[in-house]
Amino acid sequence: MRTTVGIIGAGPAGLLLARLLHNAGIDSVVLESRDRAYVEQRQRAGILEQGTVDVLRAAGAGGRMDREGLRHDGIELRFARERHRVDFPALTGGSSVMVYAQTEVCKDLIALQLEEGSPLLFGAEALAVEGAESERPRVRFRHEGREDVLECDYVVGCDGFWGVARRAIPAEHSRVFERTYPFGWLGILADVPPSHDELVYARHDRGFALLSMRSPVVSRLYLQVPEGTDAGSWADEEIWDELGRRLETADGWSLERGTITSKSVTPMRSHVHEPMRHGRLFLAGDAAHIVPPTGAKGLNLAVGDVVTFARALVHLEETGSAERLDAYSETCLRRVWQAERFSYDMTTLLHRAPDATPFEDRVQLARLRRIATSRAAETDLAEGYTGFPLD
Ligand code: FAS
Ligand code: PHB
Repeated sequence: MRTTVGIIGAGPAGLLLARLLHNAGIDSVVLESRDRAYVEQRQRAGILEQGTVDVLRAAGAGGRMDREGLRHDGIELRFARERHRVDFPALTGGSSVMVYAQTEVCKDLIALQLEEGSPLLFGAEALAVEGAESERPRVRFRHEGREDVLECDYVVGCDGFWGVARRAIPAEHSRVFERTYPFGWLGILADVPPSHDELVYARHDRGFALLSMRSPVVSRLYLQVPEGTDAGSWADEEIWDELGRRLETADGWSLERGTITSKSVTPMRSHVHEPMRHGRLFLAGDAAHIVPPTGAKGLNLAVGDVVTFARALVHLEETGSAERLDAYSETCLRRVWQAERFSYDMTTLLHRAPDATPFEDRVQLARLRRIATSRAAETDLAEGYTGFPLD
């Protein structure tokens, strides 16, 4: 097989890249190791930044998002039973976010691609990337029990944290920056209308809690739990009891309970691989960087990477200049480190480390009170949450 851009992985990064290249008249082939049903039901992100919303609309993939997505103009912070709303448009000059799940973004992009786009092979596992330093990089892959080779001008690894693409960059050219956290998130989906009309981020002495949603009738909630926790070890009633404790307020707000339809535990880590390019191999999304989900940045960062790559390749096609491709890693890493910083700040602001001291508890509360009383601090959070502009 032969194509211009070989894309490994049909998560939001790979699917959106194929769409952007299709719209620019550039060939690509997407190799995805799992089947369509798995990719479309894998619960991950729920929040889209303003920039991501604009990109999906411009790519012709925003129709259902605009019909079914929920535009949110703020979030609520809770601490010491107090409530503080952060008003995004007022603090950022008009930006907001969209509640529209990653599963739905992937469904929309897959439907468009299968209808009118370039080849998308499910059940096609990339085994290795070869010749990244040559003019003709190749992806060796297995599909329907047969090994094959995809010859390309460029390979983009959109294969997530556990993918193969990153491994093709020799260790002597790689730098890894990592921080793991001594806790994870127990996440549930529940068939109950959300008990608040915006997301609620709660800092509590018993740990963090997040109230989010998927629709007006489906809630998505998270609890900070010790790392390595088995989701099955928490009974449903126990989860609701603990959520109720951590989200409690002084004004008698109450949490509606409902049938829990799924529960899973997500480990928390911050991870960046530099550089994000090696020869004709480019990394995008979780293949290059991971952020803890507290800042709702992962999917949005992946979108930023593939927009930067697509624009750079179009620039080369139109002008013959590879300057933007050559600046790909540097351009993306500027945005990546800002998102890493924001996600780290939100995580250390709202989670309680198992060995936290009373002094650290007080500092966390002081940081939260600073956000609640200082327009400058509040604006910094609002700008970080609604997203950094795409270059
Ligand atoms: P993905 O991991 O989504 O996709 C990679 C794809 O590559 C997968 O389909 C995989 O099957 C495939 N693949 C892997 N190896 C392969 C191989 N060898 N051959 C072929 N295919 C291969 N981000 C936000 O922005 N907002 C949020 O609210 C948010 N919430 C989150 C909540 C949770 C619980 C988690 C875990 C993450 C959350 N994230 C959030 C982050 C998340 O959305 C990721 O950043 C996002 O999935 C990254 O997308 P991709 O880079 O496309 O990687
Ligand atoms: C989600 O809805 O899954 C979600 C929302 C906000 C986050 C993380 C996850 O920060």
